[in-house]
Amino acid sequence: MDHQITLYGVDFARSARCRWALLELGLAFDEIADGSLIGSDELRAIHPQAKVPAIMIDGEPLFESAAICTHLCDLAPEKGLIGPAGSRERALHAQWTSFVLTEMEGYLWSNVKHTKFYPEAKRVPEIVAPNAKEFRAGAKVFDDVLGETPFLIGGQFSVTDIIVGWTVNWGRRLGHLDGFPHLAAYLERLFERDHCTLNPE
Ligand SMILES: N[C@@H](CCC(=O)N[C@@H](CS)C(=O)NCC(=O)O)C(=O)O
Repeated sequence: MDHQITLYGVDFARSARCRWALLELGLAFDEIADGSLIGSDELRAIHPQAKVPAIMIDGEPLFESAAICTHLCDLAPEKGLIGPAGSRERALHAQWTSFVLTEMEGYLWSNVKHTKFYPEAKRVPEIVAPNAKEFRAGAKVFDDVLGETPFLIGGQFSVTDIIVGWTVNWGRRLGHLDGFPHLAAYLERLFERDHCTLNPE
């Protein structure tokens, strides 16, 4: 079945996860790549905080990059990017997605806010080093796992790698991946994929 899909995003932002999933799935979509929409009433009609990514699928809004990617893969199960509900693979997808967002990505986002996003008066510099330590504790878990397998679910590339890979690459870009050779090799594998949307800088 064909779907009418419009993604609201900005190049390498978390919307890149959704773009990558759409490309891997071969689903047709339009993209509104306009950073000036962040915070606007137009975007707030789709995302209550007017952030990206947000997506319209067949006239229905959805936000949160991991939720969007998961749902897109459910729309095209024959592409094999996600296990079916109730499967061990699906449980592991939920596990790694929750882990990377709560135990790692939140700390990076906090650091970006407290080093450049917030006005100086609102920044709490003391939080930056402990946040980095928390991120690295999560990265160690993935480094150990990815020393044993090329990708997170059953040794095959899946949407879980799209979601986790984005966070790991953000950690690399912020200088937090020293001493994790398996994560460095994992990112190289992800960058080799034709549809990879991760920021190479
Ligand atoms: N947890 C959300 C994060 C969304 C988010 O913070 N997006 C950023 C761009 S990557 C944004 O729109 N920031 C604008 C702001 O925080 O005002 C997701 O994964 O979709």
